[in-house]
Amino acid sequence: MTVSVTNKAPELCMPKVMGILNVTPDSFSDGGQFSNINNALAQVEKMIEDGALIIDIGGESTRPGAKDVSVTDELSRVIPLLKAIKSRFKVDISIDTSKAEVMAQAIEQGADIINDVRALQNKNCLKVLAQTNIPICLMHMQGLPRTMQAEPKYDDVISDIKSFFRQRIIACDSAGISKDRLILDPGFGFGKSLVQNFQLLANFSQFQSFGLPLLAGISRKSMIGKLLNTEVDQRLAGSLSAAIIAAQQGANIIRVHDVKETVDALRVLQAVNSNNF
Ligand code: 7PM
Repeated sequence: MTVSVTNKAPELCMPKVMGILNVTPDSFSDGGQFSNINNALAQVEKMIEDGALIIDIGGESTRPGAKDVSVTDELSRVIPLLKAIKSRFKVDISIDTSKAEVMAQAIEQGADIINDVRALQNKNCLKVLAQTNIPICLMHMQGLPRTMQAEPKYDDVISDIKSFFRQRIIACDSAGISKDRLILDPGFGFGKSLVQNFQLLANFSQFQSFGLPLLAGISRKSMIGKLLNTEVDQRLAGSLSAAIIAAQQGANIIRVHDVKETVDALRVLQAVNSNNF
């Protein structure tokens, strides 16, 4: 798996679409693990057909207000699924986790990217990843999922997030994780007000200053729902618009639920930017 920054102008390369694999406890509460895995595999197959180049597997733990999940529960949710996908499909798998033990086992089972909403700040994460060579997405979050939306505060949301990235890049480097393995993500919806989320989107291109690949995850988030006053199943048009705005400002990976629609939208942008249709 490589996510590299080319010398092409960023808006000239088509971003990769990362499809979110839905593994909520609901999909685990009926029918036992076999049907759950089959259900997940069907979702993965569809996302690959629709043009996803990366599949992001994550549990429930990062939702605003969510309770912590135990290591055992997270491992039993993620590892069998990762094995099943890896044995059937040739697609890059990203594991959305903040736990060193889950990272280690996932990498052993062939995970291609670690996606950590806590940017490797939890115990042993830096150490585990220093012993490997796979790409890592460092996401910015203010506070913790349970309380992060209560009262997010910044001096300047862009500069504060940039200084967080600078610190985490240094922490990674000191631990033996080189900068060229890192992907940066400002973390839409993670400890940000509606206004701050839209400031981030409007200024997304500023994160290009690190010279690292950028990831944007806005799909169906409450910043779309609050703006449009729509429930989660009515946020597609808003999510596509946000994806295009991020892509036009240099996002290299777009993390989404609706893969086909996002790929179509990105192809329209790509046709215009590359003058090739
Ligand atoms: C409820 C609210 C459920 C929010 C799930 C979520 C990101 C991520 C998530 C992101 C990266 C979601 C989020 N969001 N990882 N994991 N970037 N790197 O919308 O924006 O799926 S969880």
